[in-house]
Amino acid sequence: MISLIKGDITKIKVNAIVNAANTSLLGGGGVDGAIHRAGGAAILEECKQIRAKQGGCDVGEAVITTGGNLPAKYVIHTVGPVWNGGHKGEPELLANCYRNALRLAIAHGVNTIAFPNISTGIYRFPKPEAADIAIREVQQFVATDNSLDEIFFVCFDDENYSLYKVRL
Ligand code: AR6
Repeated sequence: MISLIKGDITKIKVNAIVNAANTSLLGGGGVDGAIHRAGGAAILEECKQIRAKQGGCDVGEAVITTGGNLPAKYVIHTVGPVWNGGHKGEPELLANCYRNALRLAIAHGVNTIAFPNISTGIYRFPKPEAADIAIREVQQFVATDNSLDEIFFVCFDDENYSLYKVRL
């Protein structure tokens, strides 16, 4: 089941929340900052270990840590593309974020997951196009894999919430 929530993803009680991180995995602003603040130092520690092993995370890829002090057991960190006009592979890279986060979730036995609106803040991906991609990827995934009980889109801003509401 796919559901829509308006609010702060750090408050959602699910097995895994997804973070809109950057390639360094060392935190930042936006939802990334909120997750690291609420989750505490354990998340950053694990991100540093992943960095030491594989040198960060590429755009469109995803890595997993525990949720630290969050209600969620795991945080799946994915790196969305920076919008640069749309002809630099941005749509496909954003689709990869959703796909790879979902695959990683399944591999860890996650059955409830919450997504923020990846790339639509600091990375400036146009919100309507990003919503189309996010919903398409999640719907395609659940059509072939039924291991997830619940997938939430958590919209923080009114604009994204309205865009998802008319699409879902
Ligand atoms: N809960 C849910 N969604 C949120 C929250 C929250 N607490 N806070 C913001 N959003 P952004 P990006 C929404 O900028 O565009 C960071 O510095 C926000 O309204 O967080 O992928 C990273 O380290 C927007 O719709 O992520 C990267 O450097 C959405 O989250 C860079 O920003 C994504 O906005 C990533 O940029």
